[in-house]
Amino acid sequence: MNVQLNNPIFEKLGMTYPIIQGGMAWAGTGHLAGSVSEAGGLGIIGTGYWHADQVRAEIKRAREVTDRPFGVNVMLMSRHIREVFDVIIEEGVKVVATGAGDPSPYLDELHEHGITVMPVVPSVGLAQMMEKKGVDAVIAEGSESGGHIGSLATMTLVPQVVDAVNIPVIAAGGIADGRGAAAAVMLGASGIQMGTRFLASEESEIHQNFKDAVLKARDIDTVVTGELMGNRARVLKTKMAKKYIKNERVEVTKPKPDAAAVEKLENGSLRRAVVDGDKENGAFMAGQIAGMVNDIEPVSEILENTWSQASELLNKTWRTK
Ligand code: TUI
Repeated sequence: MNVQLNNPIFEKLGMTYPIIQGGMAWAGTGHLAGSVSEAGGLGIIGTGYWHADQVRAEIKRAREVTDRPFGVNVMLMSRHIREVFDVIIEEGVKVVATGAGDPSPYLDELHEHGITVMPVVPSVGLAQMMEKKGVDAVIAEGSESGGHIGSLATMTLVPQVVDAVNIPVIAAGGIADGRGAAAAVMLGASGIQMGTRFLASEESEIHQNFKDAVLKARDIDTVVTGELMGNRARVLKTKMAKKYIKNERVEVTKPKPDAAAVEKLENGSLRRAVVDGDKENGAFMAGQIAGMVNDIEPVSEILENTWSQASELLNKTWRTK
């Protein structure tokens, strides 16, 4: 029997599995997110630096595959967030996840429209601040994750956040199977999020080169860029990523580029990885668990396999004799 976690938010959303698909910029398309929701998890469209019209188009694509609720992730460093929030509200999206910043200025407005808000937090302090502002849950994301990250690992972050807040905590970072999911539940999480595992799914629309790179990656094949610039992002260790890190020591002494230039660079390098599969110039964001992701499966099997394995482990642990 699959374990049922006590999570009122997931119950309200009618989810079969307590599993969220992380909102990956460019990779978290409407088709992937819709497919995850349709299969009983919660899919999240990753909007990154997208403009409103791109976001609206992906919301419509999600609705082509599901009538169930899905979420949209808003990347708060983007200059387009106001228009993205407008589209989310107009389109009647039920869940907003946020990354890379503080969503509290938008919280009341989102709640007025009945939207559940779950920010990603990399630390206890931010989790507490978010709870105080009134968010519905937090996604505690460890530095094993792909993309933009904080500095604490999932193993240390999750139990500390669980102890510090009284709202549901969803664990993210380094989870790609039932063992990781069960471990997160043991740390006190009332849900899990996976990103990298869903990159390697049948419904994932990333370029085949990106899928192949995830399948091929070993445990040590990711690196963190942006360490010196205070903008840490985990990517697969390509030639370009290594060159980028080397150049950072020089770049850090130069004046900081403006927001438009940062957007062009970051949005461009992600698009080149996800859409073009450009191994020379793309930023292939993926988590440390990529080493364990060795096959492409339909999202329905990823969800069922992950949660039935986790349930078996949790049932075993909880059995008393
Ligand atoms: O946001 C993510 N992951 C992302 S965003 C993204 S788009 C991008 N592309 C290229 C380079 C940089 C970004 C790719 N991956 N994860 C959630 C996350 N949020 N991780 C860390 C945080 C975070 C950091 C600081 C959340 C809040 C925060 O608050 C700081 C403050 O005080 O505003």
